[in-house]
Amino acid sequence: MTIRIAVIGAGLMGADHARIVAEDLPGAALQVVCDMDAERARKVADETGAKDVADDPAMVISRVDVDAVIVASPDFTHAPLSLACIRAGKRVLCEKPLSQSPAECISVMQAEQAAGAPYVQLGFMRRYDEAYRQMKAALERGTIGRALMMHNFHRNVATPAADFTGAMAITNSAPHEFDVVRHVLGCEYRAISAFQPKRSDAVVAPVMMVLETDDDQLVNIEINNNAAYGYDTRAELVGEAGSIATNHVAYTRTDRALSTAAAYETDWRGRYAEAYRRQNRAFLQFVRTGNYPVLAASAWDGYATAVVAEAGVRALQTGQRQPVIMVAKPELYA
Ligand code: ISE
Repeated sequence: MTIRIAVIGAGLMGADHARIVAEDLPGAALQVVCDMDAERARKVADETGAKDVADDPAMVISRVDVDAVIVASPDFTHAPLSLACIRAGKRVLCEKPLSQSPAECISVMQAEQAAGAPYVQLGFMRRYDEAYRQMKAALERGTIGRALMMHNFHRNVATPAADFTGAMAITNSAPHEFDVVRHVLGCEYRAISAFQPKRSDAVVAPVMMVLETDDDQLVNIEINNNAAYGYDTRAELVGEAGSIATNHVAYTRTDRALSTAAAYETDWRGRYAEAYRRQNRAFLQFVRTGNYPVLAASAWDGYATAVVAEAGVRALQTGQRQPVIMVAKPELYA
């Protein structure tokens, strides 16, 4: 049976998801591209061969010819649209974040608990990245002994918006590390501290965070949204018997004039292209079988990242170490 998918949001990520559904998801059909900007929706639909365009997300979610939904609209719409999908009985792949409000994430979890099943798969695609998959597998095999620390760099070429702030580095970019570290270590966080160096220019400076896990491990995360040289994310997991690090990902290396070079991607869509494909294929299986994907991030994971991001912003603003305090994990997400 072909799974008919609607993509809500025709911006950067919506266009990317529409293309993945149209080109890389055998068994799926791109049924609708929905955006408030009709011209933008039509452009993505024409490029991907979508069957229809629309500008009303609620109507799209309720359509009988839509079996599942991918939400890639602005962040503040993610939780409300996920709630609408749950109420319509339709599974949804929701781009991160589920919400920057822990309370709003709790409302999504409450709706799934009332429905008796998870409906939301969250777009933390790094769980599907081969480097992080191998890192987690090595830890679980005992290759490096018990995990002690995890170092994380997350560097963008330039901030996506002129008004980008240090707090936004924590709420917009860092959730990927907050989630993938929890996924690799199987931990929750106990506390977070956050600092910023001073740049000599007017662009937002990097944010450096130190997190303490509930198993007495240390995690540091550097978010640098103005690294300039390329899109570069790295991680190194240090254990009691060794360490394992992600490698720079490039398909080619150029050797000339006594030097060698491997190019960086311009942004995350290139570096994590395969991870998005794997994530979206897992979502298609989820819709087809009803079995929640083993690697997927749930509404609980969205809540966990929202709580630590909120504490991280407080830590940056106060200069004080902040506790990370969460509600008990509902049985549905055990
Ligand atoms: C962006 O929103 C993403 O989700 C990317 O994966 C991340 O690398 C980037 O820093 C964020 O701004």
